[in-house]
Amino acid sequence: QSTALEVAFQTRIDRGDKIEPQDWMPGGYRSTLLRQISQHAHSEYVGMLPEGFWITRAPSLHRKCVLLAKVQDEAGHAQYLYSALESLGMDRDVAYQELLAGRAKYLNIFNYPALTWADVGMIGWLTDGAAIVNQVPLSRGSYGPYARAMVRICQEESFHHRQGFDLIRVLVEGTPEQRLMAQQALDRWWWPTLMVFGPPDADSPHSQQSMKWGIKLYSNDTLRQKFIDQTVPQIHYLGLSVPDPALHLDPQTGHYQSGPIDWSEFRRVIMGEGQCNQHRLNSRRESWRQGAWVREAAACHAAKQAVPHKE
Ligand code: FAQ
Repeated sequence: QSTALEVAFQTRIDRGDKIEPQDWMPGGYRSTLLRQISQHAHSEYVGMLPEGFWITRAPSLHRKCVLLAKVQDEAGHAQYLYSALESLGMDRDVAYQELLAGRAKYLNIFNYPALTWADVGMIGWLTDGAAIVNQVPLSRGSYGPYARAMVRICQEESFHHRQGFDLIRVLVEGTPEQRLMAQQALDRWWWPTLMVFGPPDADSPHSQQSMKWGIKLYSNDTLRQKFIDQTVPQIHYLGLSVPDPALHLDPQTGHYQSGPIDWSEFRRVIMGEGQCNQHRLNSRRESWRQGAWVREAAACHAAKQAVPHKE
């Protein structure tokens, strides 16, 4: 039985109002946001690692500048999202310690290695492409601080997406070896990218309630299909092939029909047993340790500023 407050809250959601931090909200709404936004923030933060490795290995000064800017953008996205968490009463240090302790989730995709320069392009083209499909609707979600963070984030993600496509385009127009490198990277990244959208709707415990609250606007399968429909023609345009022998355009629906996704791999990766899970967490723990002196200096500076200044 819903209380009067809950009914009034749902009416605001259905009317399209934005919910702001000072507004009353059901406990479940707050905890769902904390779960999703922290997972999102950690994804941006851990997401810097696969590409970060390539900053010192980029093939030209131009590519290096682009990659450096992209990786810095991801750090900024994590900061906006940790701020959105703080607006719900969760301290960013608390959220961060959950990540370092291995208790928090972040996207499956960041537990795969970027083996060649072409993988950097695939991350931009496919992973950022998937992120845009997922996040543009989130920018119309019901919680104000999260939705507003998404507007800026999506603008930056579209630059990331284009630079990834451009990097792959240059490779496929290059030597046979470069074209092969692009195809092999596509083979590695295609399936994990389809998993980014989350489990199938029938196995997604949170989707229904999250959609009722306007935290998610579309189901996992709907967004996955949108990504497939928009990306397959781009793959064909570049003369690459999708590593899915069952993929075909269904003339009845006008949608590309994909072959079966290996959900056991997805579960393994998100439970900590992907190729790079341990490595990713250890890298973040090491950064936290190395940043200790910065945190101490900032705290010391803040304490000095708090003492009234004598003329
Ligand atoms: N990976 O019931 P649902 C970027 C978990 S990064 C890992 O469907 P929900 C920057 C889920 O948490 C993009 N875990 O859950 C970049 C839940 O576990 P729990 C960042 C996953 O929340 C690009 C369980 O499975 N974007 O842009 C995944 O309704 C390139 C049941 O699932 C976001 O993070 C997964 N893929 O829907 C940086 C999107 N999927 O909590 C560098 C924000 C599901 O019960 C390079 N998040 N799980 O233990 C969302 O939109 C949603 O949370 C979903 C999942 C769609 C991911």
